[in-house]
Amino acid sequence: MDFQLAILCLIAIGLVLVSVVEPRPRKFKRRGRCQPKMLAEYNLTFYGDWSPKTFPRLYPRVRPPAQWSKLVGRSHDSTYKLWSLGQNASDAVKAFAEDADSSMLDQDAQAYRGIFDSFTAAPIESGMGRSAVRFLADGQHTKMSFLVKIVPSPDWFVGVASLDLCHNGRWRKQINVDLAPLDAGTDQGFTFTSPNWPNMPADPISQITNKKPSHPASSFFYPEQETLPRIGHIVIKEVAEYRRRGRKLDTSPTGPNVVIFDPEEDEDDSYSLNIGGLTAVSGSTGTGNDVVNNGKPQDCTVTEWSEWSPCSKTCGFGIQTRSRDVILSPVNGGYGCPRLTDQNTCGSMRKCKWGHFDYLFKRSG
Ligand SMILES: [Ca+2]
Repeated sequence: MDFQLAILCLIAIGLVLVSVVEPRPRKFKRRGRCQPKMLAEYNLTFYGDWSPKTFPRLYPRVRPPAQWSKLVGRSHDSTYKLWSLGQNASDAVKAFAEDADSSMLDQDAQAYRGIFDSFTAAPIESGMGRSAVRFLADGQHTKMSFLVKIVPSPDWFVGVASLDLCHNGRWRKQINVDLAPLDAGTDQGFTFTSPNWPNMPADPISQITNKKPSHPASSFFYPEQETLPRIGHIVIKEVAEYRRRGRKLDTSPTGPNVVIFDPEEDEDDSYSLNIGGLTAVSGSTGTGNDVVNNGKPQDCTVTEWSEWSPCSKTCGFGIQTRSRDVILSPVNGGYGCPRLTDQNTCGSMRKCKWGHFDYLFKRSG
């Protein structure tokens, strides 16, 4: 009898101990971990450190004075590359590095599946200054890349490529990176204000140093120095973490709450295509033109593509479609009709309302 009582007491003490040992609320259990449903919000501050004191050679003072373009960045997975040292610049990076033209990069953001958040920060209208932006990453898209064009320059920029925000399964709290000038390899000019001088074929993207390119006219040629001072730097700080809420908040396509971004789910999302007109045209009703044809092969003729439909999602990535119609059906062995519908991914995490996420914690400061 006493023995049983002692056992009961031990169990009771054990239960008290367990509840004392685990006092933390359950929602903090996965805090800090870069797991698939976990989102981290980061603040990226870009600092321009390009001053006439540190870079006196040919420092641009007028038309245009030294400055920085807008910052174009993405969080993404390992399948996506914005740029890489030693690899040739894409057409989009070429346009941005040479002319600060981001139109092609903006298209990338919609067309590539590997991108999670696409973000920009304001230009800086002098060599020294700062510009900041917040962005999101999740456990499946833990890398970050960005670039900023050095203005004026032939094809020079600064940036980071596929910087991993996740380390040993946990979100990094802060990352500091010093930036060196980079050459996109698409223009041969070697002074800030060189006229356009295309490099055909292009060279891979490379780092500009105080000795490379080894030419006395180079704007960064300081052979007497050990290295170039940094021309810019970044500080990335984690500001908050969130956990993605359930899959769907509201399935109404017009409601404010649309489907949470989820790669697997996107695959089976249904969207309607209006092919009613197509059936009528390619059916036996035919058109006058079809009838006039006298035994000669006639290829299928189609209209121009329609405008893209609105994006199927207002939060995260959705699908948009466009279509075209048959004007003339193929007859007598003419070439068949090309694809009549087309689809594209669209949207952005930036359009999500914060109600889509469970707020986990916020770092102070
Ligand atoms: Ca170049």
